[in-house]
Amino acid sequence: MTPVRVAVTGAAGRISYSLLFRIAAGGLLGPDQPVILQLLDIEPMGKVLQGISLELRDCAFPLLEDVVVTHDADEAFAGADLVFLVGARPRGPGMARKDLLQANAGIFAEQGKALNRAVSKDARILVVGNPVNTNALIAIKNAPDLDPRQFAAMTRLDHNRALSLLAEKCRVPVTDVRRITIWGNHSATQFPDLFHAQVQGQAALERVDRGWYENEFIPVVQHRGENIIELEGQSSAGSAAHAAIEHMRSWVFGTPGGDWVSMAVLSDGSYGICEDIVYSMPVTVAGGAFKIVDDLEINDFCREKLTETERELLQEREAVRALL
Ligand code: NAX
Repeated sequence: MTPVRVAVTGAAGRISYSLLFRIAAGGLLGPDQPVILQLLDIEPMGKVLQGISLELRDCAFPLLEDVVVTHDADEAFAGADLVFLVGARPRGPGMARKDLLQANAGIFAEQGKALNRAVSKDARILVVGNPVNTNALIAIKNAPDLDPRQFAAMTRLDHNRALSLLAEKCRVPVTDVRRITIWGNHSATQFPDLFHAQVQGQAALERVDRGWYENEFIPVVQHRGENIIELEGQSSAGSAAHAAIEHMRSWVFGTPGGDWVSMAVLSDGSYGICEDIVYSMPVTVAGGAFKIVDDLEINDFCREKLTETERELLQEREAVRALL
């Protein structure tokens, strides 16, 4: 079988360390699909990348046909079918959000150009590195020959957090919960929406107290990332890698009947959200392409939340305007 080329940036980082071995073991594309890993990191991480490449070979994975390690984005993206853009500059001490945006904007502009030159023409590209939504927008704008629908930014971790929390509250298995949505930015303004969610086929908000939803559930999901940093001293890596795998699996294999997932995609004006920002929406996937779920009722409570996170994304867009 022809191997699938999977490119991963930030390959020497923590999320990638949880991601790469699962991809090589068949956790992404199944037990019959060979893969070639094409790993990118910056030059100073060259030795670490070499070590990871040796470790991957030391596993003797039957599905792993080759491992390429490089600090050249064109080489990493050459012919890639699936791309995980994990690499990003972390927020340093005293660094304002605006400075982080600028530092990463430059990286994603360059990588957008390299993707445009190098990837397979029907590649799917998932942005994981923060700030994800705006990084994805920059990459899209710098890759004019690719379809913007080939890009998505990851809010699947937020989605999974919401799913797990609701299931726990209702004391049901996660498989009994459906139609969770994360709207907007992968930040504390995101809106975890339970108005359309179902628990065992029943409206979720008939199963939980509205006060719990507004005063506990929403802030817990919005701030879970910070909570993990407080506890572990570093950001989520295992759960982020798992979410990245699940996002890509949904994109490749589709969503199960009647359910949807959250993906941050280029807004087409659905739900009155400003076009030309990358905004997390409920989507279904069939035949390798996503479709925004388009018939949900948005009440006043939801509208206010949708607008608040939209406003933040518009501000982020202004901050990187020069690169779009
Ligand atoms: P690490 O700091 O462990 O790894 C990042 C790696 O990226 C490093 O090896 C670094 O050298 C590399 N890198 C930096 N600039 C690069 C460039 N120009 N090209 C290629 N590689 C480059 O971070 P890690 O914990 O792996 O997190 C990676 C990113 O994911 C961060 O931006 C982080 O904020 C983000 N996250 C996103 C989440 C999401 O839900 N979307 C959740 C987890 C995480 O916070």
